[in-house]
Amino acid sequence: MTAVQNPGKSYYVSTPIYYVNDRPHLGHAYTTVAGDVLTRWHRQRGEQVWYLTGTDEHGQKIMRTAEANGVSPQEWCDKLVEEAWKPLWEHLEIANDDFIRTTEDRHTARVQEFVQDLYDKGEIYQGGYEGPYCVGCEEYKAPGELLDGEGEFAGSKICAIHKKPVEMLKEENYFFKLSEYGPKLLEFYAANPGFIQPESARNEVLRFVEQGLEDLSISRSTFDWGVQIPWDPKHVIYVWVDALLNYATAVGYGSDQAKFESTFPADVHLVGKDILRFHAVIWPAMLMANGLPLPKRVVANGWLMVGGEKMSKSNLTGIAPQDLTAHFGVDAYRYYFLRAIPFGTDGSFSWEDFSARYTSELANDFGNLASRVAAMVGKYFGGVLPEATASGPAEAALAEGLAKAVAESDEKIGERLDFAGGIAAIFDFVKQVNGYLTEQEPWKVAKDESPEGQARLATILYAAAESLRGVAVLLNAVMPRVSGLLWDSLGAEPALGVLADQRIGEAARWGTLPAGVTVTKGEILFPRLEEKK
Ligand code: ME8
Repeated sequence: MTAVQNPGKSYYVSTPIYYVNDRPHLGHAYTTVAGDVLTRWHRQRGEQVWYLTGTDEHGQKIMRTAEANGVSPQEWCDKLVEEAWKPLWEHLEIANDDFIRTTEDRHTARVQEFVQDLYDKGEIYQGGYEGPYCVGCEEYKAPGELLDGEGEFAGSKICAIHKKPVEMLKEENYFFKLSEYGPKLLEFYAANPGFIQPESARNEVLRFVEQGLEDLSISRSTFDWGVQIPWDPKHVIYVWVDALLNYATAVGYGSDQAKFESTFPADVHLVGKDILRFHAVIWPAMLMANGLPLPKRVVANGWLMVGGEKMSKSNLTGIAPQDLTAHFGVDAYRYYFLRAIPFGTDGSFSWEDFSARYTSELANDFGNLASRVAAMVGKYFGGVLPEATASGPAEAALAEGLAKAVAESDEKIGERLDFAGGIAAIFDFVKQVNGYLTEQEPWKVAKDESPEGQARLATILYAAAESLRGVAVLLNAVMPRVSGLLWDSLGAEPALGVLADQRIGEAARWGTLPAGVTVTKGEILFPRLEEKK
């Protein structure tokens, strides 16, 4: 089913393209930061990576928001993208290679071609549909999926995700023969057990497809904010069909064959579990229908929750990502959500938990270690990293600890997208280095002025600095600015080059940081938190 992987192919990571009916919130940032960490990690493996994000700009939801704000949908999207979405990704140091907007010509023209091809192949037919539609989800719902409204919505059927009444729609549509793809999809899932992750998400999709699929309405005719159906311009293409195709159009589908072949399909589509079916059922079926290769993996993150409900634009903590970065800094922000919530499960945010982790893990365990080591190299060796001439079992244990941290974090972050587990492995090593200093007591060894005593002191400080070199390499994907500060404080760049070019596979090579580099105390990595306003 899938094409043979082109050996020059990039590792291709995508986020969902987000609706621009409002500003980004913590939930959007969660998925985008996760994708960024995965991207940076694979770049540090020495792979060519392509990281794509963007915005989903068509459909009724955006159209109504624009109307309510008295501007055209295009004006609304332009404003939100430029004033809210792109600046947040820049602020969070997201290293995406491209940003696709579904209103761009490079996208819309190709979407029309794709749909025309399906039509020409007999995969699309005309029909009619009547049923409940959730504008929040931009999706027709099966009656069984709806809940009974309460309070202000008593007597109405409401969407289980958005908790708002659905609308009854009746229109003439075009349909994609999705129902024919059920058996092929099941065969594909069986042959590719890692396609949908985590396991709970895979099971949910399997159960859904096993029940039998219905054909998919792929056009709307009661409004016009969308891409026109080429053979029948009274219809616009259903916003989800339009949106999913971004993963192809952004990497040259129909316009740049070389780029397309060296990038497509995605290695990882990161999605929230709310949109899993679109990515794990409809998207592969659309690709099968047009003879294109299928993605390698669809990985669903859990939900950030507020008061037991999924955090959404209408149900927010009232806290914007920038409120948290102003207090904790961008690096700690990137760290916190991935460390605190096992990827794939739901989790809640709390100031208290964030503050506690900031202080104990980042400021005390990690930041203090870095500043203590730099201070001691300054005090005892005038800031010049000494040579390790008296290494013994304690240093061998540290080298082994680093090798373990590298292997575990690479497997967990790079392969399994277990960010919490991978970060924990790196921080176990940080703890080990702290324990090593507590045991070795370099401040006491310093008092022994014999050549042996001084050789031990030099060895201990070298080992601690060399350990921090490894930590900087491993944490760079998660906390690029702070890791860069550490790299500078170790004086590593003149000898070893820029941090982002350090390879994960070589991070455990003990003795990489050369003696003689200039170690300086530099900026405090994690300053004490100000009192919260
Ligand atoms: O669904 N917790 O866009 P969207 C975790 N345009 N992640 C969350 C979250 C939460 N509380 N809230 C949002 C759309 N997300 C479509 C996608 S793709 C071809 C089209 C994240 O603006 C999560 O990744 O509603 C979720 O899937 C995505 O934002 C939905 O963003």
